[in-house]
Amino acid sequence: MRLEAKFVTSAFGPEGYPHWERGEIALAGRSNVGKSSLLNALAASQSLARTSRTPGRTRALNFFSVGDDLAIVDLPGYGFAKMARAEAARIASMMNGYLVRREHLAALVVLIDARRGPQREELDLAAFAAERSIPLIAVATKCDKLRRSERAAATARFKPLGVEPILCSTLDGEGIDELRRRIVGCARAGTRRPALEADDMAADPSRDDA
Ligand SMILES: Nc1nc2c(ncn2[C@@H]2O[C@H](COP(=O)(O)OP(=O)(O)OP(=O)(O)O)[C@@H](O)[C@H]2O)c(=O)[nH]1
Ligand SMILES: [Mg+2]
Repeated sequence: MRLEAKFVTSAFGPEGYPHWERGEIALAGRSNVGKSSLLNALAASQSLARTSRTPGRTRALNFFSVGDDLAIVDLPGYGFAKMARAEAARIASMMNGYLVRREHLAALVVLIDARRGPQREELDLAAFAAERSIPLIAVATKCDKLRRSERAAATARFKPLGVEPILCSTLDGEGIDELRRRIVGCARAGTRRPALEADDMAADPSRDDA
């Protein structure tokens, strides 16, 4: 199975989001964790999304259509220490604004470096997804960098997140088929949820999904 993905548009805020009924799968994670590379791997394309050795490559929300009723959104990465404070704040509000407003979010994929495990930001994202009943998929990235003997410990680091990670590598293709299946499954099951105000996420995500 291949995901037939096409770049559609970049957005810096809600006015730029596409108007469509597609279920969207958002890829979120720290800068340089491998979001754009993972999208390319899912689509079996080298060049669909721009990747870079330098953190902070993706600075907008990039929307990709997949087949007839699915879309993937490549989010800009957070937590890049060298980014100017104002730019980092702009990116955080762009990502949070998207997550709270988007009604047809079918799943949130949180990417976490396998060697690092979840930190505060990822635990916050997981709590937010749980509050909103957004299906959460955790991906441990760059697993090709783990020695065989390190894999169990890497998986154990993900415990606090509350979901088992899919161990992935875009270099050797590990986990990509499984992730693709999970994404398609979430998209099929997708439900709409009403938008929140943008700052509800950082503050106290209210349960309006009951
Ligand atoms: N070893 C290894 N390197 C990877 C893997 N996936 C991505 N990388 C490398 O990690 C770096 C960052 O990848 P990107 O896909 O651009 O990361 P990103 O999360 O989109 O980064 P931002 O757009 O800055 O948020 C690049 O040098 C990639 O080649 C992987 O599975 N294994
Ligand atoms: Mg990127």
